[in-house]
Amino acid sequence: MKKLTKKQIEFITIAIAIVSCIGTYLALLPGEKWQGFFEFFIPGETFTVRATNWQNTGIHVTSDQKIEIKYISGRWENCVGCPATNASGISDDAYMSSNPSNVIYGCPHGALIARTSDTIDSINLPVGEQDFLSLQNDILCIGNSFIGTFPFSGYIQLASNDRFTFDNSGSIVIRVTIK
Ligand SMILES: [Ca+2]
Repeated sequence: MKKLTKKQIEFITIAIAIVSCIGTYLALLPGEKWQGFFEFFIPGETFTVRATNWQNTGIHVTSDQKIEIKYISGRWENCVGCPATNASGISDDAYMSSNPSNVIYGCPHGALIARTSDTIDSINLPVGEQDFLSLQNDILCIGNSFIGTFPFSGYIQLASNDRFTFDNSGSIVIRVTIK
């Protein structure tokens, strides 16, 4: 292989430095504009979660596996006229975490929530009364960022923290990574 000249090495070094600086700058930009660009390089799987149902990610986890779920982009609304939010939901007092239409309390209304399911087939299950009554302790409040374990092994399902989904709209994109 032909040996590079000093000038060529200098040029390559400067080019790498410039690309690194631009990359760092874009990665540190607030908001969601550039995050999608970097998704390609980040491990894990991305999913679009609608505000209307439990959606199965198809990712199976055991209760001893550490999982990261991170909001990437998008907005959803949990009623007609409700503010559009990201996965953190509505922190406003009028929609506080004890909102009676929440699937789980202590978690902002409209926040991203998660649970595990025994079967991969249970896709698009409605978020409903059954969840509210029997699964309070099995559902995790995820919001924009979560790192931790699930109480039970199974397939990860995701939804919005709202039992009355008939008036919901929009979707968000999240990334699930098994650590
Ligand atoms: Ca609703």
